Amino acid sequence: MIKGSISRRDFTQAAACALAGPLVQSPSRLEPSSRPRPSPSQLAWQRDELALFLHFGVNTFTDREWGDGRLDARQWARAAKAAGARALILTAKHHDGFCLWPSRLTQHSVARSPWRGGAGDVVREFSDACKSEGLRAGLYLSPWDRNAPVYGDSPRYNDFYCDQLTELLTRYGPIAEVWFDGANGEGPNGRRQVYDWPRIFQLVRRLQPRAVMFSDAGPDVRWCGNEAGAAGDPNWSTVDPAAVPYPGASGDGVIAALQHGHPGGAVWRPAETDTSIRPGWFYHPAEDDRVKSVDALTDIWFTSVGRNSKLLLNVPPTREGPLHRTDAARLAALRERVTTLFAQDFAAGHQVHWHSTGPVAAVGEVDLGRTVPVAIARLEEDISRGQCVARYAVHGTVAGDGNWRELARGTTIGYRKLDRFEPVPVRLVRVVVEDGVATPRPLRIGLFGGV
Ligand code: FUL
Repeated sequence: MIKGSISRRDFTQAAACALAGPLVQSPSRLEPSSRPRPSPSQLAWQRDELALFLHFGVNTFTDREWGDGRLDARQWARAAKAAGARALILTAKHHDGFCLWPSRLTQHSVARSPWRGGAGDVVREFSDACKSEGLRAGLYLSPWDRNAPVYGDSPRYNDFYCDQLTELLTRYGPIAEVWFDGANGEGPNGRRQVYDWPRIFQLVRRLQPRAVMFSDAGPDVRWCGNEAGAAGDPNWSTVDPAAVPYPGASGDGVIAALQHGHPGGAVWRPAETDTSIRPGWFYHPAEDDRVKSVDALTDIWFTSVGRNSKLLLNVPPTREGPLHRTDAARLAALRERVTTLFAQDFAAGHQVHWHSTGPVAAVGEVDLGRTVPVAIARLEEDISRGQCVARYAVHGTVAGDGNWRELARGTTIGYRKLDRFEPVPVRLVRVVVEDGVATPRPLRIGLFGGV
């Protein structure tokens, strides 16, 4: 058993790690790291934990004229808030090319629809609603455009696309995330469009320097490699940028790189987990009884936020405008489940004693003061200083025999790692960092009963 006492110096250094709760830290283990770290925008992105994706557009209305003007973007934003989401991302243009804002660059937009007499602007209502509800707004602008006649004429389409981006990034105030889909279908007569990604990325940086850009290839946030709601395990936020050179790149190792990142990767590019609450991305009445259950959504929470990722959960607005009541109810129930699961932290207020056991190994031990049934371990690194842990185990002393038993074992931790196991009555808990890519710093440890 490893114990220590807090000296002023130890305490100050541990506190400097910005981790909640008092920690005892061996000073020699706190050298600054030269490993990649998140930018302030990437850090803010990750701390959102949950964002909602709104796939809304022509597909929503197939077989039907544009509705009667009852669109209520505030309902989207309120439902997102009730779900605990901190950001929303709207499909300003999907693959069909239809613009939800009155773009000067095409007639294929709301301006030519009967909605609000052609004077409507969904992106404006969306961004205003986000502002009113204190949510961060993000926009999806599909590069693949099955309507634009210039698609496939690469230089002309790149101009058109950059001009559309410019409209979106200059008219609606701060945009927190720009979402680039990797889909790259054929243009008219089988023409292939070559996107000018360096130019596109540069434009976003110039117009919205605080936005994060999402795509398979980042540059700020990468796709997690599937749409099933599961980030990789391990999941490094660092990657080798050469492994996925541009959005939509395919080939050996691309999916593995997206899922797992690379421990020695030169850039910080955390994974976003996008998945839909329904089978499709857009609203289809036939899927009204196929909305994911609260159990399924909770599992997704554990495999996304609980695996060092951020969850981007798609909840498609209906033809009438609002989110469907079933979806809104599921969101609220997910929020309640997560809040309940993490309401009582048995480790809160108990000192964690950290001790270095090697150049990239350490042990932290906490006495919970009484025997409690633990079923979830929550481990967190201070990622503002990079990501370090490559392998760890959680042990507890079991009531009755007092023997140490392994409760959980894992690979990476990063922003947050959640492990669930059968409830075990324990009093002492030890977190053993067995391997890492740099000197381990104290982890934040949470322990919960799981009901
Ligand atoms: C994919 C698209 O093809 C889907 O329609 C959806 O927008 C999803 C988020 O990305 O690449």
